[in-house]
Amino acid sequence: MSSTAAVAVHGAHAEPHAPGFWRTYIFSEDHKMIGKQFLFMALFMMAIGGLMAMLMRWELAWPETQVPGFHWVPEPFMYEGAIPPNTYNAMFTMHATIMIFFVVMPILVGCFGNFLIPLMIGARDMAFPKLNMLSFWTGAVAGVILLSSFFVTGGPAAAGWTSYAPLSAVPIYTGVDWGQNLWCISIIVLGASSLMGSINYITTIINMRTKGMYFFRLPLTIWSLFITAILLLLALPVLTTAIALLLFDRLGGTHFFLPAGGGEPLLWQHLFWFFGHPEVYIMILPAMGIASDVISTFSRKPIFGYRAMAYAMIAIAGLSWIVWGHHMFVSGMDPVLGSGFMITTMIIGVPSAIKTFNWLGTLYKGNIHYTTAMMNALAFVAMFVIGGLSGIWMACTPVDMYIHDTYFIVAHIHYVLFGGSLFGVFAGITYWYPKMFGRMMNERLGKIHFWITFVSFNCTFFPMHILGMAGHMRRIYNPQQYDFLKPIIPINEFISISAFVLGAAQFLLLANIIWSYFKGAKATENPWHANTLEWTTPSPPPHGNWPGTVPIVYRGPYEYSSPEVAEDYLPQSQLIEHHRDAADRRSR
Ligand code: HEM
Ligand SMILES: [Cu+2]
Repeated sequence: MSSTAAVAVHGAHAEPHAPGFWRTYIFSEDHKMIGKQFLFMALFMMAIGGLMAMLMRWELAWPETQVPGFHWVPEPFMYEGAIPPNTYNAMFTMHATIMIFFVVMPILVGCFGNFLIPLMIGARDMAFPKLNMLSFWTGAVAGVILLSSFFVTGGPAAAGWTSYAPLSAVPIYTGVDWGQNLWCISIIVLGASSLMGSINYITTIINMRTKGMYFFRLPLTIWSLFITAILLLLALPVLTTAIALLLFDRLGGTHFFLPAGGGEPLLWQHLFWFFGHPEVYIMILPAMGIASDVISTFSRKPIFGYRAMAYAMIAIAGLSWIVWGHHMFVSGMDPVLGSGFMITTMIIGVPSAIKTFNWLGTLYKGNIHYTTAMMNALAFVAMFVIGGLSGIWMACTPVDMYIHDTYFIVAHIHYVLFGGSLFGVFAGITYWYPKMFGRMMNERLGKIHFWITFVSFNCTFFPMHILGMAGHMRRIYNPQQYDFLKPIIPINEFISISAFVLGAAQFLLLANIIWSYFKGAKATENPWHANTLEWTTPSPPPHGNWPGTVPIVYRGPYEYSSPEVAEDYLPQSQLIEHHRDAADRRSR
């Protein structure tokens, strides 16, 4: 390819001896393999989290009836396949914990962060490869600890993923003993994993960019991962500390969160949400970065407002530290303070809107290629707008008083986390699969997966707004106990049927991932005609990422349809002859 030809090819990256099976696939220090490990761990956990969702949806539509095919589950977890209240509590707790900490974060940050950062900035690996390996394996141990809690007496944690004290602090309140302790330990261990990862990402992006890769030439995916890593570095320790205090309360006889001993339950909420709101941006920023890259590539246009996109992400990250009180409007907070949090929350909508308009600006008059990756990226933008707009309403204190703890909130989280983050993940997987595995994914299967997912997703989660407005509480196992909820039973049934379709559709994604690995068309170096550096090396890249020298960067990442070249793309590493003098002068 012209782009690699522009770079002088020296001797191949010398490999003293090929590492064996264990060092290649299990205890690998290669960022690409670690990225794939995070991907597979997350897909496995997604199946478990998804199963919990399906069981909950059965319960909500047909409460206290037997779930077909689940007679084998032992008591007291299920009774002949019927779900008792405690189990429902455990399910929404584990569903959310798994989806947030073991699906979305490992894929967006663990998989894409690891796979893409060195390849997109022109580095041979992460700054600390051993730490990187340790980060994955620490995360895997955290996952095993969490899953083991399904098998202890009393079952897994049941106090919600938010683990509000005192509910979570006193075992008899939920009837869960070791399940909650293991939940705490798992998230603490996961915090250590995230810390290692974020230190590695930040160091790598600051220190290991190739020649010419100035900060304002970084692809937006890298910008987003950089900012995410900073949020991770600062937010996770707050959660880790809070959970350690919770564990002391449970096991050590302290009373940090227990009023009986002079403790303060609200302290938990403050600590949790001081972590929790930055956390939601940890789960959406990388998807925003991915969507930006995919949308620019398949519109064959430079991203509209590149710098504004980067600054908007910085603004979102900065503001994310001063909005946590919007989760606590009904905690008895002073209305003046509530208004303050309302205003900061509304302000954070501004950079998000800037990003949305920039995506639209990029699409405007673009030469749009409707690939599977592009469809998922477009769905990301659309669903993020719906989730973002409901967020603005929730930010209004008086509105939130009414919809707090209802299905309106459940609709909102799923529009942001599934509609946003997961569609971003689907876009990212289809876009970078050729680079990861050296084969193209099946476009037709990808489109079928996209359309079924997109339609059933909206059928599942949009009606939840209506349930919420009707007063349907979140986290209840049998809505039919309440007369005022009886008229909306049909809506709950419709939602559940849609959810089963949505869940089943994910097997198409899995099938595509597996089928394409063996049968997909061989991927060329740059199948999408994209500009960024990962497309200047073979698919999949060799150990050390480039067979020759590392490419040098001459321009920004989004020079599509540039008048300077005949093709509709101009890779970052392609030197145009009449630019050579200028480039030389600059580097001197
Ligand atoms: C087929 C897809 C899914 C379905 C049918 C589904 C369904 C549900 C249900 C029924 C609840 C419990 C509501 C309640 O009882 O209050 C719930 C809660 C939740 N889900 Fe999902 N979910 C799905 C996917 C996801 C994904 C992909 C994520 C994140 C990436 C996610 C994150 C959450 C969170 C954070 C909660 C909050 C639990 C709480 O109230 O603490 N869900 N979901
Ligand atoms: Cu928040």
